[in-house]
Amino acid sequence: MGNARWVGVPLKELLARAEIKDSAQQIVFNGLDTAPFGGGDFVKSLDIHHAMDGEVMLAYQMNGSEIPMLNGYPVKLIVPGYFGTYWIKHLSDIEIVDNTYEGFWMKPAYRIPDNDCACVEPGKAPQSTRPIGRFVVRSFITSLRDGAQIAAGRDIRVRGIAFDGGKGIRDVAYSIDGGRTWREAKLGKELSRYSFREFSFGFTPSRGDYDLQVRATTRAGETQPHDAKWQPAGYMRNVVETVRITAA
Ligand SMILES: Nc1nc2c(c(=O)[nH]1)N[C@H]1C(S)=C(S)[C@@H](COP(=O)(O)O)O[C@H]1N2
Ligand SMILES: [Mo]
Repeated sequence: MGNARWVGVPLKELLARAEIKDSAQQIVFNGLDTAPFGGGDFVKSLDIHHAMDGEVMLAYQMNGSEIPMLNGYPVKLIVPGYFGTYWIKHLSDIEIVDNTYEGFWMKPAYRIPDNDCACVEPGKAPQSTRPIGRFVVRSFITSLRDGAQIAAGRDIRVRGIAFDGGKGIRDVAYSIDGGRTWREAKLGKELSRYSFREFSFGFTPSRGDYDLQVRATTRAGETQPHDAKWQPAGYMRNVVETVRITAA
């Protein structure tokens, strides 16, 4: 995963130059790559209202330079807040269609249970599905690995990142005792509603084991579950993770 600054053209402005009819339903996107065998060219679609929201964009720069080949040179579709599967690299074709596009990578691939939690009981199949959409809120500790040894009696600053589908991060809570007690971490600068938000917290460990957890909440009040939700494809996991460390 990554977090970059994109420069490009709003898709809305480009589409404004096409004569879109009222019957238009979706915009279909393809890139220069083809499937190595069989069919299965990677093609994705967005609903027309989403494609015209002014945020979806055709980027030609990443972090102030040409987009690297592996990231989609020369033009990449940027769909803020949406899973990377929609971010078509080497974008070469844009088609306006008057139906719901159902190519392989929209159906059956990249779909989630069509209910509020996008989840089902383990082992069960969803009754119906919809295409995957926005990110769910997540947070990670990035400065320590699970199993790390730290120095007892010395202050430590723990760092990490939080992000969500675009509401913005309201707060990140942290626990050093496996979720029994929680406090508020210090948030870094908000670079945009879609950017990773840095956080940090400090404590002075005595000798012993610490189960570190972090839990982010968005401005809309969405937060991370303590038990993982299940879905057959395994997408959207955002359970509160635990990093176990030892101070000695
Ligand atoms: N042209 C093209 N773009 C694509 C894909 C692809 O197969 N072809 N895969 C998509 C999927 S499913 C993902 S997860 C991301 C991966 O982007 P990354 O290589 O930057 O992690 O690219 C997306 N864009
Ligand atoms: Mo993917």
